[in-house]
Amino acid sequence: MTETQFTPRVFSGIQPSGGLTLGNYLGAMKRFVDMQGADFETIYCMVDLHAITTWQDPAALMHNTRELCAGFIAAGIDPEQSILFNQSQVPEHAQLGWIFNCVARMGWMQRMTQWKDKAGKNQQNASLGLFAYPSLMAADILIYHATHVPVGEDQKQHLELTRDIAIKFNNDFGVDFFPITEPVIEGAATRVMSLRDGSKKMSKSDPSDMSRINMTDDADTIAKKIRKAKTDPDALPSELKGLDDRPEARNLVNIYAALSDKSAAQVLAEVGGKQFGEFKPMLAELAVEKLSPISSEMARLMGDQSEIDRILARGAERAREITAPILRQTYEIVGMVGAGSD
Ligand code: AQP
Repeated sequence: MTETQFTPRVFSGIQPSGGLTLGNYLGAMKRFVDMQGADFETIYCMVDLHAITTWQDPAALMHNTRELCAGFIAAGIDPEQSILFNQSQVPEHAQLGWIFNCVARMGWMQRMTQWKDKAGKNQQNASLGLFAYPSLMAADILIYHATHVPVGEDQKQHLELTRDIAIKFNNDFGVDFFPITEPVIEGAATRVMSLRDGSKKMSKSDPSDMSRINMTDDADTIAKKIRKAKTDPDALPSELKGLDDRPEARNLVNIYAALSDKSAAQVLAEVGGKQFGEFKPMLAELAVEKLSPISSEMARLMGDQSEIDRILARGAERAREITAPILRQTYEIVGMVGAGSD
């Protein structure tokens, strides 16, 4: 079997399951923007089929999808250069997802920590979709033969499963059809933590709004949330080692580093010795400087929702030019349509 050369192609997605957070921005979206350019084709998706694995109010889902699209554009994704769309409008994602449900093993899915965390103690009452989520995510990526997937740290296990599904499919059918995708988990903020609890991920669905910075928060709200963020009484250290066992301090330093495009070590070299009373206003000022232009642009774009709908529809059309032939070839490999028949 000769090794297939795959076009360098980036795919990633964000759930419209609430408003965009600073965690989504630093862990994912900012890096999507960095990867847009000469080296890769870039495809970014609002993964609404994933969002409905937990209950979503229909009007809120529609609003969040449009707002997320506005967020992508405001953050720097060019809808002409990248392909930008919502997942449900490209049916090949769900179609390949079904095939992968028949490739993935129950034991693999049961080991997924996101399933265990989100289903909690009441697994019997969780949706079947939530259980199958990682298999659909593998389809999202592999229906484009994507080679690189930028994500936050929390998605690492799902990307390993994507590789396992690609390997098993290729082995089962004796082909070299799906690429073994590379996760791209980089930067100072691959795991932004809650502002109220340094052991919990910052999340859209956290019941406490004070735990996160929303990309739609105004300057006063951002400053207030940072001022009230949980910290410890010690001054900041000058070296990384001094952040050991100080999760809240580490989190604020990482956020500062990611917003200023520096490493955490560089930031500590500058701010080591300062108390939080001095550092928090510096962080608030930086956060407002970086996030306010994005939130104002999001609000402006949301003023013309028909333009957002047009961008999403055009993105879905362009996406299907890639997904339709790959699904067709998958069906041929599996034996569902004859090779070369119409
Ligand atoms: N706190 C975070 N730090 C760094 N990266 C993060 N991501 C999410 N939270 C953080 C990254 O953002 C991308 C999109 O995530 P998602 O919306 O698909 O789902 P999620 O990871 O489940 O995000 P949330 O905010 O926690 O959503 P809910 O509350 O609905 O479950 C991914 O690349 C993710 O790694």
